[in-house]
Amino acid sequence: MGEKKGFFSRLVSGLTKTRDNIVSGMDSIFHGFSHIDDDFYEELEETLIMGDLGVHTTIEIIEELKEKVKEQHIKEPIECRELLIDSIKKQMDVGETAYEFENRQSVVFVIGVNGVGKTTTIGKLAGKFHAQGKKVILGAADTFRAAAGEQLKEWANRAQVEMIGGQEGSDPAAVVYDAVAAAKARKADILLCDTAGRLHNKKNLMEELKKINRVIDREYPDAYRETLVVLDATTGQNALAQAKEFNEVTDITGVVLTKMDGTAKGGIAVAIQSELGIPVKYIGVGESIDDLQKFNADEFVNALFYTNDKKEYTEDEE
Ligand SMILES: Nc1nc2c(ncn2[C@@H]2O[C@H](COP(=O)(O)OP(=O)(O)OP(=O)(O)O)[C@@H](O)[C@H]2O)c(=O)[nH]1
Ligand SMILES: [Mg+2]
Repeated sequence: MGEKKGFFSRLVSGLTKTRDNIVSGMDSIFHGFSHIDDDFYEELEETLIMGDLGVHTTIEIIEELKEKVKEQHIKEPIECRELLIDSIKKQMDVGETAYEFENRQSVVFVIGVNGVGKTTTIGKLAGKFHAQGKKVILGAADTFRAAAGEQLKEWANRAQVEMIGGQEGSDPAAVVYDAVAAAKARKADILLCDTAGRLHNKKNLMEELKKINRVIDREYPDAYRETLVVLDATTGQNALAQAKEFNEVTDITGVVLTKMDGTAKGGIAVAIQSELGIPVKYIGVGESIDDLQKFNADEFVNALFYTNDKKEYTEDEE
């Protein structure tokens, strides 16, 4: 697997556009203002909102900055940089980021609207777990289109794992049933289930997920459950809205933010984490099998802000 390049350096190159969008704007404010005044705060606020950090999050960050500036009698705008970075990190902290499912016998559901990158993400996860020596099975519970199963099959081959599928139009819960049976028979570590992308009919989706959950409750009660919602980072605030909607339908345990390689909207990671309290667990940084990285809020913020001072971090290899 191509994990030779560290997480941090991958992140730095993947976040160029986000950095240009948020950080350059912020830095020109820090350098352009000679005093800390209302205009200064307003411009900062605007930059953060434009950078997709979300209104709620931005307001909290700015409030906290104002307090610190008062407390610490700060006069120079540039001194706010460090304080702001700390506030953003604090906003993103949702406690211990859970990757427990990776090390347990688990069933992972991957949900999300059309085209966000669900199937691709499953392929990447399968490749990663297989490379770690885990036994992985894919369940092609997206039976909506025949092509969906074929696409997942290609990923299964690439990742060298087994896939269980069904006929086009067949009941996704039946596919899950078969996939669970296979996972038990092969003593699999992780069963990754693809699903059809749709949210337009919330009630149907809810019913379908309930039915699938019942199958797992009955057939595989000891399995650890993980439900990952995949969001396309390029859609910015829409991604946040989708996360909210899916969260109403089911218990989401994590977010995968894809297409971080080509977007200026990576700031949405901050908004998701702080506004919904759902941890972003992985980010997709390209279309190939090794283009998936574990997400770490601290490293993410560092990668955004400290491009010229790498002493600040430790290269993190899994
Ligand atoms: N650049 C980039 N492209 C990605 C990433 N993840 C997925 N894609 C691309 O996004 C497109 C859609 O990916 P799929 O995995 O088919 O998305 P999906 O959610 O399964 O789509 P449906 O099954 O149609 O709902 C493909 O062209 C992928 O190659 C990523 O992290 N970066
Ligand atoms: Mg798909």
